[in-house]
Amino acid sequence: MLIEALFHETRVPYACPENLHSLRVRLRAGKGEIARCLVLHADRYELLDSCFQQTEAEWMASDQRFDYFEALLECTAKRLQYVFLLEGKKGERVYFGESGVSKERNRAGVFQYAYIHESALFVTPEWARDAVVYQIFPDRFANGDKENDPPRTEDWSKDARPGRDSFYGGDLEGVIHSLPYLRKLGVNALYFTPIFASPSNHKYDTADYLRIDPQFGNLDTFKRLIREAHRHGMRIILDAVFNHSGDRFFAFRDVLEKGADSQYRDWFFIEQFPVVQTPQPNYETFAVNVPVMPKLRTENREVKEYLFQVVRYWTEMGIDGWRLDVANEVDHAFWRDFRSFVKMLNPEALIIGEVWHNAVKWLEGDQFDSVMNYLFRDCVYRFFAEQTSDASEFDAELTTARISYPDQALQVAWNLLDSHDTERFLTSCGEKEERFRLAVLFQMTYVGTPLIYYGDEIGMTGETDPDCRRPMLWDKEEQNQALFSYYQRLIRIRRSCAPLRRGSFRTWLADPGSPVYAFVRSWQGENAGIVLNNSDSWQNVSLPLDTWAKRNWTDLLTGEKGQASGNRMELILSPYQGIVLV
Ligand code: ARE
Ligand code: CA
Repeated sequence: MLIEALFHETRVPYACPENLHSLRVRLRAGKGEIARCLVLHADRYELLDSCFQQTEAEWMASDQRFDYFEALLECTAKRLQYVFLLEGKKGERVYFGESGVSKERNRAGVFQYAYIHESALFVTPEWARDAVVYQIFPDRFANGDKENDPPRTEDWSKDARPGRDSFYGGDLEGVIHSLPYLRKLGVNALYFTPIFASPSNHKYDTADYLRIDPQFGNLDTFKRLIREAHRHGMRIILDAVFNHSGDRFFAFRDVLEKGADSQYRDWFFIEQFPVVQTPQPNYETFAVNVPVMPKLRTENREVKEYLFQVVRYWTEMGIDGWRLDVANEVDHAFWRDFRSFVKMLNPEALIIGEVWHNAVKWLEGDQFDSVMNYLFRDCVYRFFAEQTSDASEFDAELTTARISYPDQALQVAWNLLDSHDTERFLTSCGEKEERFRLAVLFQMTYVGTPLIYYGDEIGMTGETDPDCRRPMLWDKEEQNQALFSYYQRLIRIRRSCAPLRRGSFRTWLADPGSPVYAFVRSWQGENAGIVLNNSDSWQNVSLPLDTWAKRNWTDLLTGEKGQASGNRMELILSPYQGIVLV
């Protein structure tokens, strides 16, 4: 047994309390090394080996290098000590505990999870598990009020190609008018990129956090939007841009004017006075030298109090959550207090951070509920768009992304194919719609919340920002209606099939060199099996029955029924066909 590969630690994601009396523990081991994994556990105060309970850990997934096992340990006392008992493929048995690996139980020591505190339980909003989120870039979604159009508003047409500074006149009234459309699609939450006053089209350079941008409407329009959206069963999530403000934000204006004498000088990271914006800003900004986005010193108590007052104002107005911009560059203490504050105002509010890399540092239950899942997008991009990974690599990459986070966060992670910051996924697929459709099917059946970027559902294309922000196509002739129906159908399937929303995940088939990927989602004895043929040829697929454990199946997409013979399920899939079996 390769003992160097063994890993466990008593923190997320390796040890996650599920409730006050159970702890989910994971073990990492070398790939293919372990035949059996047991966890021996007891109250920390028990001294006798005979008091230890045994719980079998199950294989949960593999990635490129490792196998992962998982067990749910019951502990009445809330205090735990545990040690892994591993059996290698050659029959050798070792213990693995805090002191190391040994044939003797005592030398291996024990891991200790000293106490499960109520405050350490990771609770995410229940509704988020059933959500399908639709992302709206307000200037480009729908123009419901020509009166508020900015000067130099460009033509809203299918040939529109936005530049960095284009405006198209989209607004909140337009969104209100489009609610029936969104309801028809089947989504139940809307995520808005920023809507507060700012000079740009994207509004990430906030001038006034307490005011709806006049190009989008006013406070009344926004209140009406909340009311109407809620009436249609849709939640509203706003973008919290707290890493930086805009350069027209009152505090920054003051610093520009009064320099070192400004009472707001410590709200930012000023390197030198007087403050200059050109040729290069002499203060920290978002990314590299973006003078219109001075970085906020969120560790400064006054800044924090100011922003929290903003948070209170909008949260109390009735929104359902926040998406946090550049969340990874704002200090952890800020986010911890932010979480307590937001959940105090609205325990059902959802908090989603924007982090493009492994975000586990924010997902221990005390900061975000989850993140925009760009790790998911990376995997999906390589498999369906580029087609540079086979089923086995795809599976391994998904595992790496999945095992990085605790379950609670995974279940509500925003799984996106694309966003306002990336090229459109249909474009990534070389506009090959069948590949795009298969990726959407995967998105709708995988663990986590599907996030649909406006217009994807009707076949919009576009290169990266700003081209991915073209005005929404509303002319029926220009919309891909068949694709819209396909989205509708998939959303309906997801919403009607609990395993797809709540279920655990098991790989079913992921062979090296193969384009066929299959997995099973299980929830309370119910299964959904997803089989995807990511290739332009017909594929004969033979699936083992153990993961599935049923003989009869119905494909939710076509209604076709079938039966397994012997101990395998034999299927034939047409090019780019995907099926959802129940
Ligand atoms: C402009 C240009 C971009 C350029 C950017 C940075 O258009 O081509 O990359 O400046 O100089 C908003 C606007 C953008 C605008 C930007 C600055 O929407 O159009 O872009 O302001 O004026 C990183 C951050 C991530 C950030 C992306 C854009 O980590 O937080 O960059 N995303 C949010 C929003 C954006 C928004 C801002 C932040 C600023 O979603 O819309 O931009 O408020 C890798 C890295 C990521 C990196 C990603 C993309 O994968 O891992 O960290 O994201 O690439 O660059
Ligand atoms: Ca308008």
